[in-house]
Amino acid sequence: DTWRYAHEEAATEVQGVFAQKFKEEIEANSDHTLQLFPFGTLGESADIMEQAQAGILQFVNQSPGFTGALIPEAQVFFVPYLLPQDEETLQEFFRNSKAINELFPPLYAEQGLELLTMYPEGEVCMTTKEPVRSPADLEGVKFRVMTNPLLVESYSAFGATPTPLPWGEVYGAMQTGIIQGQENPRFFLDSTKMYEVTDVITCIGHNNFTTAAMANKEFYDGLSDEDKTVIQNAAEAAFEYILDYQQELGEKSFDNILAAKPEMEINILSEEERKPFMATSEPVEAAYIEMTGDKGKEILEQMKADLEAAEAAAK
Ligand code: 6CS
Repeated sequence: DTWRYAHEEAATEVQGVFAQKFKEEIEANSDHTLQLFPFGTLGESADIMEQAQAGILQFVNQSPGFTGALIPEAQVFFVPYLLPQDEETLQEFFRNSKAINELFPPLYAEQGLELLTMYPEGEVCMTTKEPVRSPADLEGVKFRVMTNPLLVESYSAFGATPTPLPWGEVYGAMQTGIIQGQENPRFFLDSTKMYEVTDVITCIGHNNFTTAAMANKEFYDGLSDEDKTVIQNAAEAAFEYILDYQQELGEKSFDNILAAKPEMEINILSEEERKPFMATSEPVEAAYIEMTGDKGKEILEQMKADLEAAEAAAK
């Protein structure tokens, strides 16, 4: 059979490279072929999710930034300062997390989705027109976020005016001044040329971009055990491959940006400057629990336990 797989980025970006690796593994180990649909070919993130839920697509890669509108618990990834920046800890976490491997799959299943894997795309930084040294600098700044309520909550707490938009509208909205800020992982600020329409990058260490690959559940459940194994192994191989790949891409990104635009200002805020941003994690966490109740609380607590275990293992 030919299976269809859509994701939210260009073929050469992290999700595209993950998908390519997944495709190669499937095709090397079965008679199936995989047709990849990068960003823009089938619409925005919300569109490809609908198509995957309807079974028009067999596979979809969508970040919790958008899935959070469908599965409120997935918004846990937007509690500021929950995820660490240390790559080794992160890799341990994504590999072994009970929250990801055991608690999330039933929630995705309720939406007709078989969660295959979650993986990191790198440290999230802001790009704005003006420097950001404190929450006061974000006052009155219309700041684009992905479309989920907790991100809105979090950027309100940071002092900005959050503006949820699908990705396809961000470059134009920035260019015409409808928004004055947005956040994304480092590699993406480079690959999407966000520096052309903003002047300052600010890193406050508040998040690492998480994304997820999944299958239509009815399709998946109908497969032979052999095909299921091929898919699981392919997801595993793509996961292992992407961990180092995304790290290297992130590390090169600021040099690339400065080569393309030497006047770009890049500010990594100090521990002291981060304090008022870090203080938002408590109220945003409370907002998350308000939105998700006991299930959300269970996931948050499990994530914290998983992160502690990952940190201990990474030492
Ligand atoms: O900000 C966004 O909407 C996009 N960011 C990334 C890193 N991937 C896809 C997503 O749509």
